[in-house]
Amino acid sequence: MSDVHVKFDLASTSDDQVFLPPAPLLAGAHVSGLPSYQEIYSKSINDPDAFWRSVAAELHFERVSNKGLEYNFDMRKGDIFCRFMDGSTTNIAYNCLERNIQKGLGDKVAYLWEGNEPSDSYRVTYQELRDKVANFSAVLRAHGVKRGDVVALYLPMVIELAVAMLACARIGAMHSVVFAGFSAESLATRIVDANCKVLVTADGFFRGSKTINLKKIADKAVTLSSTDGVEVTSVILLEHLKRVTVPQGAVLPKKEPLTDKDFLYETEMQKHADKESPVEWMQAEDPLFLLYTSGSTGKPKGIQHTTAGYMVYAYMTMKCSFDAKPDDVYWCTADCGWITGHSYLLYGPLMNGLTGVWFEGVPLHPSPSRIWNIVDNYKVNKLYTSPTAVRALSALGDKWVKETSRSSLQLIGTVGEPINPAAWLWLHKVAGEKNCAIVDTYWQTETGGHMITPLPGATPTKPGSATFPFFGVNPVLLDAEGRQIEGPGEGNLCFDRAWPGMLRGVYGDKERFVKTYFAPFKGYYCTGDGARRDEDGYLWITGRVDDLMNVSGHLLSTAEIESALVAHANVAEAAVVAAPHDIKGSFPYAFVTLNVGEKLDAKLIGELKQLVRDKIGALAVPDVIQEAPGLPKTRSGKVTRRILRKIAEGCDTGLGDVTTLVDESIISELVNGRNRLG
Ligand code: 6R9
Repeated sequence: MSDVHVKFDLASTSDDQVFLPPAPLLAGAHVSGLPSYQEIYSKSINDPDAFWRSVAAELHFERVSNKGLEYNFDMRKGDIFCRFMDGSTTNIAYNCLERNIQKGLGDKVAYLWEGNEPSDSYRVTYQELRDKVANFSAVLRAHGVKRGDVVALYLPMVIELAVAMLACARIGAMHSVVFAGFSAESLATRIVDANCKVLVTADGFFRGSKTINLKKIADKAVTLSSTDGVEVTSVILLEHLKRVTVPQGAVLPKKEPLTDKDFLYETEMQKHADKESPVEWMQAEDPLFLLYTSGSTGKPKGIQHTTAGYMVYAYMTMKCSFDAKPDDVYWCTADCGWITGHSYLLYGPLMNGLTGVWFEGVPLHPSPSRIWNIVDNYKVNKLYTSPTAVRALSALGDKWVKETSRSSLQLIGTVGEPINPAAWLWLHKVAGEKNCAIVDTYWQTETGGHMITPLPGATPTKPGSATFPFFGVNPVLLDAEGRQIEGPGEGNLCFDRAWPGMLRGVYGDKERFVKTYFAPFKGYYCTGDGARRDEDGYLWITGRVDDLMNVSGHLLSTAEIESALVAHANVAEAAVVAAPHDIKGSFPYAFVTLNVGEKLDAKLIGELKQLVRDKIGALAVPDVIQEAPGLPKTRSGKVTRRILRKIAEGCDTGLGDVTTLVDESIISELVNGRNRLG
C-alpha cells in the first residue's frame, strides 16, 4: 500500500478537538470503528474489481459481465476513458423501485413531501411512486422520447420532478435537470446544447413569500432555443399552483395562455394510464443523465454520468456515509437542480429503501425554525444540508433552534463548500446537542458521489476536516510541478485512479473533458481544489485552487482566512479574495457580513485582524476589511469570488457575468462601499 497516502494514526495526535463517533451510531453501523474502515479501505484499493463487484451484487443486474473498472488517466498513453462492468445491463429506476417493492417495501413511504407552506404536505409510497413513474414514462414515449434522447426538466421541488427523473431513467433517456431558479437564457443554453425536444415544467411556485411564474420563463426559453435552431416539440406542463397554499403577502401569478406545444401533465397521465411502458435494460456504460455545472470560462459544462458506475457509487456512498438503515427518516435539503439532489435526495436514498423528506420551501420561511420544525414533525434522524445554510441559521441566534426538540437527530451532513470550524461546532453543540455525528462530505458534480468523508460510525472527526477518502478513492496532493507531496503538506487535490461514479465526459466536448480534468497533471484527475494533509493524515479542503493566493511567496487559502474571520461572534459570513499589491504580489481583501445590529468600526476591524493573526499568522491578515451588506451568490449558494476579486481590484464595470447571481443589486452596494473606504 506504499502508494496510498493515508495515515490513520490518532495515537499521537496533538489535536484536542477530535470527536469520536457517537455511541448509538457506532453500534451496528455498516462500517463500525476505525479499524473496520481501514480494513475495508485497504481491500477496496488493493482489489477494486472484487470490491466494487461485491457492492454491485447488492443491486439488480439483468446481465453481469466479468469486467470491473477499466480506465486510463494518462493522456500520454492514449485516450482518457473509464468503464465499469462493461457489457453488463441494468436499470437504476428499477433498482430504486421494483427491486424494493419485490423486497416487500411497496407500502413503505418513499417520500414525505412538504410544500413551501407548512400546511401543504402529502406522502407517496414506493408502489405509488413506481406506478407514477411507469405512467409518466409512457407519456414521454408517446411524445417521441427514445433511449439516448435528452429531456429537459425545469420544475420546482415537487414529487413530479422525482417521477420525471425516474421515468427518463426507466426508458433510457437522459434527464437534464435545470434548477428552477435559473433564467430563461440559462435554460435555453442547456436545451440547445443537448438538443432537447421535450421540456417538463410547471405553471409556477412560491419560494418563501416570492412568486415565480415558471411558465413565463419556460416559454421564453423555448422561443430562445428555437432562435438558436433547437425546436422543442412538447412542453409538458404541471399545474402546481392550484394545489398549494398561497403564502401570506403573496399573490398567484397571472395565468399564462397555453401554446400549441403545451400538454397538461395530468391530462397526459390519464391518457396514457393503461399503456405498457417496460423498463429498458441499459448497457453499463450507457449515459444516465446530464447535469450542467459552471466552468471557470465559457458556457456551462454538461457533465455526463453513466448507468452502472453512477448507480453503484451513489448506492454505496449513501449506505456508508450516512449509515443508511431501514428505519431512517432522511432529509437532504438540496434542490434536485444540483448533483446533491440527484445522488442523495433521489437515487441514493431510494436504492437504499429509505423514507425521505422532499421539501419545496426555504430554510427561513415562515420562520428561522422551519428546518428544525420539519425535523421534529417527521422525526428526521439524518439531515444533509450546506454550510451556507448553517451559517445563515447560526447568525440569527440560537433561540430558533432551542425552541425545537430535535431529539430524533443522529447525524448532520454538509456539502458544497468547506465548513468552517465555528459552523461545524455550532452544528455539533447547538443543533446536534452533542449527540450527532457531523459528516462533512467533499465531492463534486463530476465525481457523482462522496470522495472524502467521515463515516459516522467509524471516523473520529475534526471540525472543518472532510477527514479520509471513501472506499476505492486515493487522493494525492501535488505541488505546482506535479510532484506528490508525501506526509503533511498542502497542494492540488487530485485522484490517481478511477472510481465507478466518475463523470464519463462533458457532453459534446471531449476536448474540454480532457483539458479540464486530465491535462493539468498528467495521469491524474484534477479536482481544481486545494487540500492540506495534517500530521494525522486528515484532509482539509482549502477551497478552489483559483481562490488560493500568493502573498509574499506564501500560499494562503482564502477559506482559511474566512474561517478565521467568521470565528468572530459578530461576523455572519466572510469572503476573502486576492487583490494586487506592488510588493507582496497580492494581499488578502476581506468582505464581511455582520450579524444583525453590528457595526464595522475600528475596534472590530482590530479584533478581526488579531483573530486572523492568531489563527494563521501575520502574513494572512487582510489589509482591507470591508463591510458587505450581503455577498454575491449564485443560486446554489456559492459566493462568486471572481466578482469580489474585480471589486477588490478597483473595477467599477466589467465585472463579468452577473446574471447567475441571486441579487445583482449587491454589486453596486459593494462598489460604493469600497469607494467610501478611499
Ligand atoms: C457536491 C457539490 C463542487 C465544489 C468542489 C469544492 C466544493 C463541495 C465540499 C467542498 C470543501 C466540502 N465543495 N463539497 N469544499 N468541503 N465538503 O457541491 O458539487 O456543485 O460541483 O461543487 O464544491 O470546491 O470542487 P459542485
